[in-house]
This record gives sequence, structure tokens and C-alpha cells, in this order.
Amino acid sequence: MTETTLSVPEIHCDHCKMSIEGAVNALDGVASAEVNVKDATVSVGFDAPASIEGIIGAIEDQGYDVPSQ
Ligand SMILES: [Cu+2]
Repeated sequence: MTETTLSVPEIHCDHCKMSIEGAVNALDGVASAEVNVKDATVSVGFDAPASIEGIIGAIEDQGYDVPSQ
């Protein structure tokens, strides 16, 4: 399993946490997604067919900018 932590500076509250965790956990291949509101990060554990690009896309679809990591 690949584990990665993405910085998403626009995360600021529990609403952000719920929407991002919901969207990323819904992706095929994602084992776990957890948002840390204080650090504005998303930690994800995943295997194929999930990919970094797909995970970033799901976060962006929720309205958050994901700067180059
Ligand atoms: Cu928020």
C-alpha cells in the first residue's frame, strides 16, 4: 500500500474534513483517508486502481485547490 500526505491549505474546519474524507474514501482502492484540520493535510493509504492524480482530482472536485506538492 502507498501512503501519502497531501497539503491542502484551504482546509479550515470540520466541514472540509467531512467532504474531503467522504470523497477520497469513496474512491476505488483507497483504504483510508484522514484529514488533519489543524495541519491542513490529507493522509491517504491506497492501492491500484487509486492513484495520486485521482485522489487530487477528488479533492479538487470538492472545491479545494491542491498546490503542487
Ligand atoms: Cu471548512
